[in-house]
Parts: sequence; C-alpha cells; structure tokens
Amino acid sequence: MNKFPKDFLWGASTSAYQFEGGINQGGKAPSIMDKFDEREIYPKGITGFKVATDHYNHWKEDVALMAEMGFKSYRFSISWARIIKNAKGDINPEGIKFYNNLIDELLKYKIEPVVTMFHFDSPTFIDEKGGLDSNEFSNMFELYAKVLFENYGSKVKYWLTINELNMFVFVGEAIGLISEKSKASKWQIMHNLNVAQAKAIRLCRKMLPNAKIGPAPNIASVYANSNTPEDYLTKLTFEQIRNWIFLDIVCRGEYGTWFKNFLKKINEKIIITKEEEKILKDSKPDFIAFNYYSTMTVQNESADDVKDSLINKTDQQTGYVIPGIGRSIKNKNLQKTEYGWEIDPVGFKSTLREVYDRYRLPIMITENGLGVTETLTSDEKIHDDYRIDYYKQHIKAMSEAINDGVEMIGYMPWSAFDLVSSHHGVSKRYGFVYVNRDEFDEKDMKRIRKDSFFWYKELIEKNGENI
Ligand code: BGP
Repeated sequence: MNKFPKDFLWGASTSAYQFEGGINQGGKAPSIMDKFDEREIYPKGITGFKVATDHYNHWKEDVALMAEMGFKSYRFSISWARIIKNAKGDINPEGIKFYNNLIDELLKYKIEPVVTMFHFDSPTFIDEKGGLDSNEFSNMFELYAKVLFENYGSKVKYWLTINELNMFVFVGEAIGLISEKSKASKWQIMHNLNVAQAKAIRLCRKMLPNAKIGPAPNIASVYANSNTPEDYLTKLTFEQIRNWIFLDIVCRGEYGTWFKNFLKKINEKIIITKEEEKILKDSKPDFIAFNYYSTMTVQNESADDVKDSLINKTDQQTGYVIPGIGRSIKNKNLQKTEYGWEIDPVGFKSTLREVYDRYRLPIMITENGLGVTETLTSDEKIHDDYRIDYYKQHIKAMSEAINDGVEMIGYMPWSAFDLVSSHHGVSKRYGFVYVNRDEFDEKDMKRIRKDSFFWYKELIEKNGENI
C-alpha cells in the first residue's frame, strides 16, 4: 500500500497568461506575453495568449470543477500587470478584487491556494524600465511582493517566488520571457532574478511569519550517455548548470565554487554587490517546489577551449548544448510524447531523491504532465488513458520516493484545465478538463471532463492509496 501524508496537497497548476485571457478587461496593464504572438520568434499558425482559455470570465465555474475533482490545493499565478498599473506602483483595485474573489472561492471549497508570484509574464512597464537587465528589477519585484502580501497574506499560506527561473536563462528567447531589447548577459539576468527572489523571501519572513515560501525551478536528473569518464564529467557539468546553481543560490545562499570558476573560464561576469550578497545569504526557503517533465541525457564533446556557457533555442526539455563540453541527446531507453519530450517516471524518483538528499527541505511538485493533441469524440468525451497511465507511473514513483524517505508536501501537475502552451498554441493539451476551442476558432469554451478527471478524483479521495 502506498502511503501519502494525511494532509498531502493533491491539486493541479495553471498560470495567469496561459489560462486567464481577458487582457483588456478589468483594467489590466499589458504584459510582454499579451503580444508574444506578434513577435517574429513566435511560431506561425497557432494562437497566442490574448484570449487563452478565458478563465477570467469562467473562474467560478472552473473552481467548482476543481472542487468536484476534490482538489486539496490549486497552484495558480497572479498576473503582476493585472494588479499593478504602472512603474510607479499604482494599484488596480479591480485586479486585486479578481484574485480576492478567486482565493475566497477556493477557500470556500477548502482548496489551499498555492500562489506563484511571477510566471513568465513581465508587465510591459517593467520592460520599459530596463526589464530583467537592470538591478532595479529586484526593487520593483519587492514592491509587487509587498502588494501581494498585504492583500492576500491573510489567506494564502504557500507562496512560490518565480516560476522556472532557470528557463529565463535557457529558453528566455524561445518562449518569449525576455524581450528583444534586452542587452544583459543571461547570467546577469539570472542574478537579477535571484536577488528579486531573495528580496521576496526576506519580505515574506517579515510581513507573514506564518507563511511558507519557496522557489519553483524546472529540475531533472541528468544521465551520462555512456560509462566513459568523460561522459560522467559532462553529466556533472550539465547538472550544475541545469539544476544545482539555481537551487544552491536560494537554499545555500551563494553560488558554488565550480560555477564561479566556470564563469571565469567563459569570460562572463556577474555584478554582485555586497548588499546583494548579504540578502542572498539571509533568505532561505521553507520548501522546494519544482516542475518535472523529463530527464536529460548528455554526451561529451570536449574541446580545448570552452567559449560559451549554454545555448538552447529549442524548448524547456530538449536541445541543450554547452559548446566544448557536451550536448543533450536522445535517450534510447525512453519513449517520447508526440511533442518530443521523453517520458521517465523512474527519473522522477531519482530527481526527488537527489533534490532531497542535497537540500533536506520538503518538496512540492508544481508541474508534471503530458501534453498531447486531443479531439472530442462525437459524444463529447476525451478518453485519455495515456494521461492516466502517465500519471499512474509518476505518482507511483513519487510514492516510492516517499517510502525512501523523501519528505513531500504536495503534487500539482500541469495542468488543471487545457490552456495555451508556452509555444505550441492550444492544441498541446495537458488538462483534466478539456476546453472547447481551437487555435483560431474560440467556439464556446465549454469545459468538458476528460476520463482522467474522474480517475484523479478517485485517486484524491483515496489519498493515492489505490495507485
Ligand atoms: C513549463 C512552464 C509552463 C508550461 C509547461 C509546459 O516549462 O512552466 O508554463 O508551459 O512547461 O510546457 P509547454 O507549454 O511548452 O508544453
């Protein structure tokens, strides 16, 4: 029998820009994501984020469906641009009210709100002030955090700082997180985000002593492609760059020695002030949240001269290259989704063990899931046994990790409802609930329960013991 903790937070995730739509409603200021589909880099022939799956106008109905599934928690993000109007920090009362209503509705059904403070959608006014390039970013983020804590702090116990901070570095351009105007190096941007994260944690401690706060990077075990010593060293380098530097800075309060030397080697410099060093040291998280989709397998390609740090123009899970060191390659032992992401539940277990062994903090999974194209049957059903199978395997792996001693708080896979993928439009569907719209035909946005909806409901009822 698989035992999950009694108060385990079973739920699912979404993010504001991929789910809400309503970009011209309720006084929302623009965010860089509103017009991502108008930029040259956005893939052609798919929808952008202007309407998404219209949660802004369906939130009550959506929460009722979450309650019907028996959710204990719901992880969503607050859109910075919906609650703050401009760089001066003027508040948009209608935006504040929208999330108050949402949170109250969740609490009515005893669903714990787990709030991501920043999930990819920088307000345009931030971009105009130098965006992520400037170390002013962390001050603006702290002001925003203050508004969040003041307005929602009495109701929200779990806070997540920045979604997938590591993806700003790796695929910042490919998935539109960084504007074309940006001039700073990706490592300086990483540092600016790290400082912003640390300031939010510090402020949370001060304003909300009973709340819990943690980071939410995208983490995964890295395999060496062979047992050659060179491949093993390449694996160590990749796991530093892909995972540990992002968790070391927040959990240990400093960048590791290996990373500092690596930056010197590639002639990269991060400007760190004394004050920032202190803030980074003083802002440790209560837990680690992370998103897990698949592992990475790497192969060595040594050169005498390592010139660049990391290049990735593909997506969050594939196409990683560190020139002169190695690259990520296909793992022959793993199956892939139709979008090319490898499926690796055993790797989920190893990732959980590695993260827990390294940092000894409770873990919350804030994303995991299967993106596929799906079409309704003639009687309006989605028979998604493939998704049920995917979840069964991953939840089983998680229960084994718990048996091995990993301390876990919750599991909130991606995604609660169908929504717009980061760069594959609305056709790449992840939800337990189907949303009736196509790429350019918005149809009726009807919410339709998939087979996985009923399966997950039963799993939650039994607290995972039937897995
Ligand atoms: C993560 C992001 C999510 C979501 C998910 C699925 O990296 O945090 O916002 O998009 O990946 O990715 P995609 O939409 O590209 O399939």
